[in-house]
Amino acid sequence: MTRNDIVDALEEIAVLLELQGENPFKVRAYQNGARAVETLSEELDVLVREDRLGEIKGIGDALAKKVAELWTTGKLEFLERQRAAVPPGLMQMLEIPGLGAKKVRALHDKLGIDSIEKLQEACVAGRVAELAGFGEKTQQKIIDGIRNREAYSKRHLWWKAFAEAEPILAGLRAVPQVERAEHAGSLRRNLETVGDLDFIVAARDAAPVMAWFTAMPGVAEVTGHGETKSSVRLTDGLQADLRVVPPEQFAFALHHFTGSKEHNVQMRQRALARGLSLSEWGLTKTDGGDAVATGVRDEAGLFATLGLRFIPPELREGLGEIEAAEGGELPRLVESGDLRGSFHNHTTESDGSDTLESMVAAAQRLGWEYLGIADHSKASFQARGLDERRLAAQVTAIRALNARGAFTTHVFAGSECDILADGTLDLDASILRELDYVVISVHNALGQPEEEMTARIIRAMEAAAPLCPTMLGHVTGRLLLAREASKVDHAKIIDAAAANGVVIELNANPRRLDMDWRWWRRAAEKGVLTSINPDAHATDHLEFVDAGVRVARKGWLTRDQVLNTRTFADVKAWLAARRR
Ligand code: DGT
Ligand code: CA
Ligand code: CA
Ligand code: ZN
Repeated sequence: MTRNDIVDALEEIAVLLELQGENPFKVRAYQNGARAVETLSEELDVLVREDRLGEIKGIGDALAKKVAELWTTGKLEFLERQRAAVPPGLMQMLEIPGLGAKKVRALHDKLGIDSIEKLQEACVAGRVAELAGFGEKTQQKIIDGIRNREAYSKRHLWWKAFAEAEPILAGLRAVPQVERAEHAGSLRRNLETVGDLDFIVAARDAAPVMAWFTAMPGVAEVTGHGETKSSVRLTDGLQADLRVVPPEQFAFALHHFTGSKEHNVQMRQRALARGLSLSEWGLTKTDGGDAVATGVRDEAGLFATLGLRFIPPELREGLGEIEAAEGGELPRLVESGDLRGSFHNHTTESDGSDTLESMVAAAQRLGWEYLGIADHSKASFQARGLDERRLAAQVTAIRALNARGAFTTHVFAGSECDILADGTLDLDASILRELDYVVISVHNALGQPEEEMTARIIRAMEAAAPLCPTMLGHVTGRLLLAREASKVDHAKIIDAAAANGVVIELNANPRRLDMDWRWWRRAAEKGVLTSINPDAHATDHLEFVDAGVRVARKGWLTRDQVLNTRTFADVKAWLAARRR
């Protein structure tokens, strides 16, 4: 049981009660309780042991009892009872955008719908549109939502997949017969989502490797068990393929199964032009079929045989990397160790779960020279956004913290200021001019047509001094596998960023990874800088920057193109110049 598990449980209770049409005050009590637990400043363990939970604002006695039961036993009878009272299909229906508990309940009560399948049928038959409070538009949105959900369920976030793959890779390497083991496929290419995991192992004797893989912890089902290839489905739905090859084939197999398909096709054509045939088994002469390059032990050797520099896996998308490798023009990609801080971070002042001090302490542990605090602005009321007065107080607190010298990490005072629907900014110039920097982001009216959204963002980027936005946050607002990106004209936004000297953030939250990697080469060509920002809402989110660095690499970015690789002194001067 972690604190987050408790928060999840309380939120689930609130939803379950709402689905049963419970009194809104009771529902609200659980929602508030979840928030209260999420933002506790004391250890939950201590509060439970000393029986002081009920004293916390937002947690009444009844709730305190339930939290204590959960914390100590890992279970809650009350929650089990609520779960049993609600058809499981209703909870799944809630995952469709636009469907809240109230609507789901109406669908259930009026049309007897208790599953996504039935909902789909009812929409196609037009029965949902006829319900009070629904209409054609909502019905179409539900149809689109169900379609997206199917597509989403086939893929997995890179971050989550990576966390699953690491222990498997370590386990494979620990099998005595294994000489080498790597992951391959889209995971190794740092794609934002992955379909399945791919592992390549070099071993003379494959059987014990296969035996370990198919019996390892977390396997729900073995879907294939062969001499050179096995496949499993893990308990959370992710599938994994393992291929075991003799050590002399390892480099070829690793390269082939890393892909991408497009890259592989181009590599094979390049080999053919040299009278060679490249496959996952090796390199042979196209005439005699004799093996060549038998001494190739790693991918660098394979590339060298074809006259190429080593191409980092994340660049292998068939987008010009082979030409660049031939001409010695591959970029020197930014690395995790290059980062010295970040700019888009939240605290308990808005919707973060850790205080300013905790966030700075965490940044200091990472060795960061600076941390930018950019809490939400007032238009994001659901995130407790700060108005001018609260922001001014936060700026004062930040300046005082720096002056106290308690941390080696310097704190920059910023804001994540909403871009309102018409492209104006949410906060007054009088406060924005007091800040070290301003991140501007879209959080509402995400469904505007492309032209309107693009004009809105560009207008905000063009805001003249003293507003002068420093960087544009999460360009499209996408939530991978959950919410579609807003429609924006990326090319125009990149041009406007270049013209106005605005940084485009690379939002490194693994659910966002926004702007998409496919646009960074163009941005860099236009001279646009980026900042790799975790969008942290808790101390342990700061490490999201690693996901951002991977996307930056996939977008061919070098250290020079990333603002937060610069030293504190350089960044400070850069920000100040921008504010003027
Ligand atoms: P995913 O799993 O959908 O996220 O994407 P990948 O790239 O991991 O694809 P996957 O797992 O089907 O196959 C791994 C790699 O194996 C792929 O990137 C390239 C190679 N590969 C698989 N099938 C083919 C194929 O039909 N032709 C070529 N040239 N390569 C293939
Ligand atoms: Ca794969
Ligand atoms: Ca695969
Ligand atoms: Zn935001």
